[in-house]
Amino acid sequence: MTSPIIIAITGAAGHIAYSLIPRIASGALFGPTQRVALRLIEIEAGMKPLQGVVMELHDSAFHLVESIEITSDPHVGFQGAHWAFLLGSLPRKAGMERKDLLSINGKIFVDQGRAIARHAASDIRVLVLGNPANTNCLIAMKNAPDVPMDRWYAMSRLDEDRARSLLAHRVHSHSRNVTKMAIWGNHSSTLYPDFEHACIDGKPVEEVINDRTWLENDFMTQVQQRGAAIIAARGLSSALSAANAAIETVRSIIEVTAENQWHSVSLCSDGSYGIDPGLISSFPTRSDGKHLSIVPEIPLSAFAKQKIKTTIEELREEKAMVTHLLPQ
Ligand code: NAX
Repeated sequence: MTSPIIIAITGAAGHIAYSLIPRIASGALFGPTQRVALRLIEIEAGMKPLQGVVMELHDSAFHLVESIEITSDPHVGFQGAHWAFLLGSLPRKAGMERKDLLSINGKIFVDQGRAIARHAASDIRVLVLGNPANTNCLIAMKNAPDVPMDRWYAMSRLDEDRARSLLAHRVHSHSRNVTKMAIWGNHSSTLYPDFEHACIDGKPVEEVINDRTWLENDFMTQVQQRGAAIIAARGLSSALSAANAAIETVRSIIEVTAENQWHSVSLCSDGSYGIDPGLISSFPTRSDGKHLSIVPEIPLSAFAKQKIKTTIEELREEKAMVTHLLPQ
C-alpha cells in the first residue's frame, strides 16, 4: 500500500459532503487499495454536526481511512493536502440568483486560497463546488499565486451528466452511451450544453434526435434549470448527484480519457476559443492521466458561438464584481 492521500473537504457537515465523504472513504475516487487521510473543515457553527458525521465514519470502519481530523481553521485543514474539495459556502436557495451569492461567498475563497498556498502539498489540486463555483475558484486561485493555475478546477460535470441523462432518456438509450457532451462557460443558467458535438451510440445527437427545436429549447433549458428544479422538488440543492459528479470530475482528471470521449471541467482559460485568458470556464477536456487539456479545434457553429458569448459575458460580469478580491 502507498502512503495515504490527504484530502481536505470544506463544508464537511453539509449535504454534498454527506454523500461525498463515504464514497471517497470506500475507494470510489482513488481505488480499492489507496488509503486516504481526511481533513474535514467547517465553520464553528458546523462543528457539532461534523462531530456526528465523524462518529458515523468511525462506525463505518472504512478500511481505507487512515485518519480523520476536523477543524474550523483552514490553516490546519489544508496542511499537506493533495486534493481539496471546496464545498463550504452558502447554498443557493429558492429564488436566489447566483450573483446574490458572490458577495457573501467570495471572501471565504480569499482565505481558503491563501491557506492552500501556505500549507497544502506541492502537488495540491483543488476542485471548487461552492457557488458561484467558477468565480469562487478564480478568487481562490488568484489568492494562491504560488499554486500553478492548472491545478484549479470548478465543477461543471454535474451539468454534463444531467445533459447526458436527458439525451439518453429522449431516445430510450442509456447515459453511458452518450459521449462528447461538452458544457461551455459558467456553472449557471447561462451554461451552454453543446449538443452539436455530442453523440448517442456513436452517432451525432442531431442524427438520432431529429428535432433541433427540442434541442435548442426544452433540452437546453432543462439542463440550465435542473438545479432549480431539484431545489423546487427537494427543498434543497442537489447533493447526491453533486457528490457523484465531484468523484467523476476528479477521475476524469487523473485517469486517461477514453477514446472518442471528453468531459466537462471548468478550468483556467488559456485563451482557447477566444475565451478570456484567466477566466475559469467550462471546456471539453481530455486527460492523459497526468495533464488535463482543453480539446482543441472543435468547429463551433454561429449558434454555439453566440451561446458561449453569453455565458462568458456572465463570467466577465462576475469577475468585475469581485475585482477587489483578486490581487493583481
Ligand atoms: P450545505 O449548506 O448543506 O453545506 C455547506 C456547508 O458549508 C455548511 O455545513 C456550512 O456550515 C459550511 N461552510 C460555510 N462556510 C464555510 C467555510 N468558510 N468553511 C468551511 N465550511 C463552511 O450545502 P451543500 O448542499 O453541501 O452545497 C455546497 C455548495 O455546493 C453550495 O454552494 C451549493 O450551491 C454548491 N453546489 C454546486 C454544484 C456544482 O455543480 N458546482 C451543484 C450542487 C450545489 O448546488
